[in-house]
Amino acid sequence: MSEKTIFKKIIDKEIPAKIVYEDDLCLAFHDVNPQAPVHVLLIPKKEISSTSDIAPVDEPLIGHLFGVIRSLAEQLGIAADGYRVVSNCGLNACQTVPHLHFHILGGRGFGWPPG
Ligand code: DGP
Repeated sequence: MSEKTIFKKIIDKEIPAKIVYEDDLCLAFHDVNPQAPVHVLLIPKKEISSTSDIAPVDEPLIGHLFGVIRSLAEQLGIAADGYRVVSNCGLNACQTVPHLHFHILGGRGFGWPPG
């Protein structure tokens, strides 16, 4: 069996994280290396490696995650001014943890195009 990812260990409460939201399907916690005043990661509890591995059966889950993102943006106080949601997929996008995750970034302005 392959080794658990760091995010699976957070889901299983084997390592600590600053959790801001949890339900049966997902978990949100502060990024350990924040790139903005607010930087939270939202992950499904289901082990999906990346956006490329989302199956049709996962579509209701992904919809749920975006509902949680909307609520979290309000809860974190970044909805009014705007925020960015990012999911890095694969090598070119610098994905480092092979468990699907959405970065929710806010509290400052962001440039476009991204680096
Ligand atoms: P990505 O490059 O998109 O795969 O981003 C992975 C993010 O995960 C990165 O911003 C740092 C964060 N991260 C890595 N390990 C940990 C950890 O142990 N705890 C927390 N809270 N965040 C982590």
